[in-house]
Amino acid sequence: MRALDLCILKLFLLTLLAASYDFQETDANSTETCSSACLHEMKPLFKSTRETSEQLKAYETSMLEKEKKIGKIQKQLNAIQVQQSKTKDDLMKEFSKAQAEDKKSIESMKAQLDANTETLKVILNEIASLNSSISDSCYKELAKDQAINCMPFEDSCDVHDIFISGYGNISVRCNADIAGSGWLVVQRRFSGKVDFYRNWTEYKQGFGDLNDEFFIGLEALHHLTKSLPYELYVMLVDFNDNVRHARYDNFLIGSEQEKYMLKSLGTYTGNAGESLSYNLHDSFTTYDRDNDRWPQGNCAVYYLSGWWYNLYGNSNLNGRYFNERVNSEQGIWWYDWQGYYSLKAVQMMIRPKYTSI
Ligand SMILES: [Ca+2]
Repeated sequence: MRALDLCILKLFLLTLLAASYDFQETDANSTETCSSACLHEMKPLFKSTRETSEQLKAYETSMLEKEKKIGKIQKQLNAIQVQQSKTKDDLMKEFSKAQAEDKKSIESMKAQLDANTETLKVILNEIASLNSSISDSCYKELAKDQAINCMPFEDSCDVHDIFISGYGNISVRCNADIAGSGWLVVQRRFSGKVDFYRNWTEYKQGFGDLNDEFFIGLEALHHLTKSLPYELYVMLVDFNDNVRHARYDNFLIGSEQEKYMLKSLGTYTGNAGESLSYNLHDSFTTYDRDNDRWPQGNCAVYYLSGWWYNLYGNSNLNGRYFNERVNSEQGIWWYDWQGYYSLKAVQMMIRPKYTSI
């Protein structure tokens, strides 16, 4: 623009100069102050000056046109810039709006995801609980199906089928209301309905009624007590309904070859007295199988029973049932409690020593 300004300035000066010469020519012509020689010399100059002036005016006109065009273009440019600015603002607004909607949508999806996660956790917990319940239930049912004693039947006092290794299947009565759960009843007296004066074979195999009085049998007792360490619980009731007990923590009966010897009793606890330990390591005797140490006779015959005897007995839980308290060596008695006085009820039970097995 500075070059353009200089150009315009030059043209302006030339115009003034040309006008001056034009005036002088006119003045010379009109006043005839210029000689002919002068006029001859100046005339081409005057002509050139007029042409230059005309060209200058043409330039001026051209410049004005260009300035108009530039102004028009500038307006268009401004309009475009305004439009661009507006478009940019609109786009930014749209973008912000979309961003806000996206954020809202993402938050909504996240909330839904969180809710689904919580629901999934609840379902997983329910499934885990159900699995645990099912497996626990299945385990218990399986344990009952494969029971080898009364432990799987827990608080039951009913008759259940168990399997004794080396013996086979057998129905037994369980007990859980005297000394805790899981006890297996091996002998019970309380009514006098069952005769306990039996021979060797009957004592070997067992007899009586599981719903009344019974003896489980020496063969089953042997296989049971050799399969696991067992404890023995003896409950005694007199005719005044006093209840006492004797407990031995390692009860073991030998085989038939060992004459069903009372091989182990373990440690005694209780309040009835330790009347059974006298016959520890003694064999079982029935009226038809004299295995006692009394040379002159058969203790089973003498006591009307089948039991573990030495020279004599110190307990007689398989003796004759009396319906009242009598002082008789043939009755049911536990010497360290009431001597030879007969008892109203007795019950012998066994349970694995280690109940977690
Ligand atoms: Ca004898």
